[in-house]
Amino acid sequence: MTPSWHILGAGSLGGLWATRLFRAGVPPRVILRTPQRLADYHASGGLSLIEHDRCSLYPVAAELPDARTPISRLLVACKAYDAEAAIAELAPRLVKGADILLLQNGLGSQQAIAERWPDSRCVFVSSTEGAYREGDFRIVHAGQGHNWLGAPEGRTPPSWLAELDAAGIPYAWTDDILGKLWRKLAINCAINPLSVLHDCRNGQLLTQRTSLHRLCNELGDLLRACNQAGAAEGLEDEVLRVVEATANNYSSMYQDVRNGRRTEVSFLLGQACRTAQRQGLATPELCGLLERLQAFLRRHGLPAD
Ligand code: NAD
Ligand code: KPL
Repeated sequence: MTPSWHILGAGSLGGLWATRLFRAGVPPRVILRTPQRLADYHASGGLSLIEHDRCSLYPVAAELPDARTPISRLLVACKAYDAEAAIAELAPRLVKGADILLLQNGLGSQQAIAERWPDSRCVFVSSTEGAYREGDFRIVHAGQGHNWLGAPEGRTPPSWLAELDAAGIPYAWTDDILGKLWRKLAINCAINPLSVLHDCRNGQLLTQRTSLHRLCNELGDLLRACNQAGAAEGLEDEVLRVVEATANNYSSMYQDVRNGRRTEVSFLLGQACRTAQRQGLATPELCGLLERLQAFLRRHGLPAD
C-alpha cells in the first residue's frame, strides 16, 4: 500500500508533523539524506518528541530518497535553501498530481518549486508552531502555534485535511496564502535582522522604535506594490505587538547565527529587497539593513545568502 504521507527532512518541524501523524494512526515515512543518517536513525529507534517535559519515542518508518515507493503526498520540511535540491533527489518518485506541502519560511523557494514541478500540486504553508532539535531525532515541541495552508492558484480544500484534524495539527485553509506568507515575511524582516545586529532579545527592540517605524513604512509600500495591501494593514502595530509578546525570546535568525547555522536571509530580507528592486521601489532602510546583516554574517563565517 502506498503510504499517504512522505516527510522530507526529519528535523524540527518534520519531526513534529511525523510524530503527530504517526500516533494518530496515519503512519508517514520520513526521508533521510544519506545511508549513514538512516543507520543512525535506526539505531535511535525512531523519532522522540518532547512535550510538556515528557518524552515519547515513535518508531516512524524511514527511507532514502532513492527508495522505490511512489510518492503521492510530500511534506517538505527542509530549510528554504535546501528544499528544491532535496525534492530533485526524489522527483522521479512523484506521481502525477502529487501534493507537495511546503513548510518553508519566507518566499521564493515555494515559487521555484511550483515552477519546476508543474505536474504536482503545491500547497504553501505558513507556520507559527515552535519546535527545535535537542539532539539527533529528538524534537522539542516548544511553542503552540498555527498553520495556514493554501494554494496560490486557488483550489478547494483537499480531503486529506481530515488527517491533520485526526493528528491534532492546528491548521486552517486559506484562499490568501500569499498574503499570510508576505505578512509573516514582513514581520520577520522588521524584527529578525535587528535582533541579530543589536545582539538582543526581541523585547529590547522597543529601544529601536525609529528603525522599526522606517522599516515598517518601506515594508508596507513594498506589500502594496505587490498587490498585498491587506498584508500591509496595521503592520507596524503588529510588529510592536509581536515584539512585546515575544519579548523574552531570541528570534529564529538570532538563534541560527548563535548556533553557527546558515540563516534563511535570502528568502526573507533578501527576497524583500530583490522584489522592491524589480518593482522599481526605493527601499534604502531595507537595503541598508541587508548590507549590514550580510557584512555581519560574513564576519562570523556564515553564508550571506
Ligand atoms: P531543521 O534544520 O530543524 O530541519 C531541516 C531538516 O531537513 C534537517 O534534519 C536536515 O538534515 C534535513 N534535510 C536537508 N536537506 C535534506 C535532503 N536533501 N534530504 C533529506 N533531508 C534533508 O529545520 P526546521 O526548523 O524544521 O525548519 C524547516 C522550515 O520550517 C524552515 O524554512 C523554517 O524557517 C520553517 N519553520 C520552522 C519553525 C520551527 O519552529 N522550527 C517554525 C516555523 C517555520
Ligand atoms: O517568527 C519569528 C522568528 O523569530 O522567526 C518572530 C518571533 C515572530 C520574530 O520575527
